Amino acid sequence: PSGSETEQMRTMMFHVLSQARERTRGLTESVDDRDLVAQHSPIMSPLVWDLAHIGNQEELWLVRDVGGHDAVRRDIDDLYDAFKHPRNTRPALPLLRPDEARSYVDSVRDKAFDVLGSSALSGSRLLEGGFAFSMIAQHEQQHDETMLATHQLRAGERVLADEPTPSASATDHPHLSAHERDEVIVPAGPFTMGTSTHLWALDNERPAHQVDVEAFAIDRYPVTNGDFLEFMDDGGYERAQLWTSRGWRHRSENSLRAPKFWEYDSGIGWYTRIFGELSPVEYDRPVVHVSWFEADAYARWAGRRLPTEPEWEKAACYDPATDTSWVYPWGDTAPSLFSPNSLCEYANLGQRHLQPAAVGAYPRGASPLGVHQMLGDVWEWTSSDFLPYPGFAAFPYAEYSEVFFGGDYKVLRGGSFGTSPTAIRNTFRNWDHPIRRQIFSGFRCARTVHDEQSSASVYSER
Ligand code: AVJ
Ligand code: FE
Repeated sequence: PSGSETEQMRTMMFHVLSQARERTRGLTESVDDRDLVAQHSPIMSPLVWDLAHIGNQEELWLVRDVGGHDAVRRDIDDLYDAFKHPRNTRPALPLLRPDEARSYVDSVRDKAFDVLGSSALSGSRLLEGGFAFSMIAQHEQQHDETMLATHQLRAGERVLADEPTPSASATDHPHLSAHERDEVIVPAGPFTMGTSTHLWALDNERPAHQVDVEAFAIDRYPVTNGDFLEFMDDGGYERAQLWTSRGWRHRSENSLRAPKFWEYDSGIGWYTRIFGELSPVEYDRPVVHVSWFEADAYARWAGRRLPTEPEWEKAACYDPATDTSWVYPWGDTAPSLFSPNSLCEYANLGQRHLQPAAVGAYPRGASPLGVHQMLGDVWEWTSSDFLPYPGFAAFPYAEYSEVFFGGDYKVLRGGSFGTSPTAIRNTFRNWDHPIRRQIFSGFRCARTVHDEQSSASVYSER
């Protein structure tokens, strides 16, 4: 790269690292020190662990590896190694105190910026295109979303700010019952899945490969609270035949009867707690905080199924007019390059809102095939296990993806209202245990269609 290209890359990396840090500060300075060191749920770390872990990863990769500098704190590597200490044991560790964690991440950041200022951002795979810096910015944003989930689990008043979500006009989304779904038919044929060229793509998104997909139909919008209530009212949680055997056992042992955070009151009906604020369940918003088992049972009740990972990605990225795969549903332009005000018309990302927006609220973010809200709002469960693509190579470390392949994980796609636009794209793969629902997880349904149903009408629907 030329000198000015390198300078531009440095400016970009400085910007995304600073943006991530601003968010981390908001999540760790809005509660007091007691809240920071407390464990709000046995499946989450204390917030102060996430904070110092963010700094420790940055120290390992940017200060020591890329910069070749001495350790800032070599003695704490073990404490912040996610593989050495399960989340429920972290509060008992001799962790850095909140003030120590803050000054630790600050001194690491100062050093990382020195490294950025003198790095050629080329010459090795780790440095090419600034990869190491974008990886660390994405890592921080991923932990910010995890901390956001911890905030949702925490008791007490709302401490995080948000803005009202945009609403959908009635013409964008006419109300339909769960049984007359608005769906998009995706014609059979191959598409390019994953990427070999996106500079920020993490190892599990690589390499690009052709996948031939049978014709299928996919919901134009995520499943809403209103849809999910129809399932509940129809005995969805009480009918074993709608669930996998493991799902039914999990539902029974944990007395599941509604999405996480929902409560019933005979006077007001179903309501939910959203970051400390009570709110009636709103019918036209995507359902959130459901496990894979609940999503799977709903789909079976609706006479449908969850989409596979290739189906989800094809519906998000495939442009039949050019036979290409786009980086985002709306095209190849990175949302971080839009001004914040124009990005918010494409997708509900970046913790601007603290909940999913109504379905139909982002017509400009629709994919070429006409599928809405594929990025943002809620992570979407797929039917697929987390497995490597053909030709996968772990990079730069096996503990990001490789050690999870073949485990008890289902893939989620598309990001949520709490996902940074810098840490999401059509190819991005997330994964979690099928019982998990503290994450911002929802879903949409799909079904296989036979060739005579997959007419050309789909192209005119956008
Ligand atoms: C990709 C979201 C599953 O948070 O467990 C953070 C990301 N990896 N630190 C997680 C991650 C290492 C990961 N997920
Ligand atoms: Fe991490």
